[in-house]
Amino acid sequence: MRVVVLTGAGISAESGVPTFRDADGLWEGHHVEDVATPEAYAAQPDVVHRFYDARRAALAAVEPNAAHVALARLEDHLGDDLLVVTQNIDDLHERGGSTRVLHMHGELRSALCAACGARSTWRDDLGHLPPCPACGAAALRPDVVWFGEVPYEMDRISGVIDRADLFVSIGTSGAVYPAAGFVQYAARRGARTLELNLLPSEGTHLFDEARHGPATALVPAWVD
Ligand code: BJW
Ligand code: ZN
Repeated sequence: MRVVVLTGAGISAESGVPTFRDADGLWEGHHVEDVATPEAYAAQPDVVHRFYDARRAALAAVEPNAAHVALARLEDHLGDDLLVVTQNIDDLHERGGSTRVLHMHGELRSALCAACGARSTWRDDLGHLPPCPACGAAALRPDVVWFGEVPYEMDRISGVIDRADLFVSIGTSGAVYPAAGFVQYAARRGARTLELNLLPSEGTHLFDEARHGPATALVPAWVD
């Protein structure tokens, strides 16, 4: 059986990573929609850097939870027939043991050169942003996908959803496209669809089945 799992901030919530749109999901009073845009970065790069610096620092203090670890167990069974497509920029899937993970909204541990497009490892041991290792420009930015930018690997994602028998969405509000549209795409392509989320998402009615509760309970129960 071929399975595509889409994850969002809710899978990392019980590790202590705040979500974007739940009650405590504000950063210094900003909505994510006001920080995670190219326009915000152009106008106030320091504010946007502080947002990602704080989240990178917080990541060092958290651990993967039972939901991340359960998905790694699922990969042990399914191998190449499982792909985790995550909207999260944390590395908790990898630290939980998953290897087949696609970060469609980028990664905190990566830097993107705005001049040449090269991706490199984020260095925060220098006290300042180094120049791009590929082209030398002083143009490194967080390697994340902001509103109005195109998420990574959309062709590969639609290709694996095309062939999937089961599409499972975990811990995402269904508020942000194109990820929010994957369930309808999967259903049209013949996959069964399952939502695992704390509360009904915006698209909960689009799923064949929805189970509601914390990811650390729902995901291991579904996998095992
Ligand atoms: C738990 C839990 C627990 C809590 N257990 N569950 C169509 C219609 C309308 C608008 C658009 C559209 N298409 C495009 C747009 C524009 C825009 C968009 O969607 N806007 C909306 C606001 C309407 N989209 C874009 O601009 C995207 N690009 C694009 O469309 O390009 C064009 C194109 C695409 C494809 C092909 C060709 C062209 C880019 C979107 C980029 C989003 N970027 C961010 C920031 C990334 C970096 C960062 O992390 O800072 O991505 S915004 C933020 O939202 C982040 C997240 O990945 C994303 C989704 O959030 P998520 O993960 O769902 O978190 P929450 O907080 O919303 O929800 C958490 C859920 O967990 C809740 O439901 C809780 O109940 C649950 N939960 N605790 C289980 N313990
Ligand atoms: Zn460069």
